[in-house]
Amino acid sequence: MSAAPAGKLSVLDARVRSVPPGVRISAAYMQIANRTDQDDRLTACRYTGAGKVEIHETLVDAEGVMRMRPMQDGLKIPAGAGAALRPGGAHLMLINLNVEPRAGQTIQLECDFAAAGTRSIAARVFEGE
Ligand SMILES: [Cu+2]
Repeated sequence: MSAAPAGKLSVLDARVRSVPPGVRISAAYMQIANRTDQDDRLTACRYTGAGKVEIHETLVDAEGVMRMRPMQDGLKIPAGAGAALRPGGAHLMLINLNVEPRAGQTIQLECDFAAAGTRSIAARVFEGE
């Protein structure tokens, strides 16, 4: 009996948008590459500097207005491919921030994947797009 090839799930280019003083919400983005032969799922993330972190998707409603809503089942990360968290698409919402992320800083997120387990992710804080 031979073991399945050991592929990897990796997180690249994790980044968080800086916010002005007093703003208590921000968004985080990243690329997730799934080089395993098993679909995975991002189910939850945490950040010690925020009250909670939600996984959001962006939709256009019947009036043509862009809206975000929590993805209750998390984000699928297909085997042999991956998924992108990006502006205008799926993203992480950092809610009830205790401190505003400032450009140049790096913050530590913790994310749970159904198959790959919990990962600690360093996200750089950026300004603008
Ligand atoms: Cu959002």
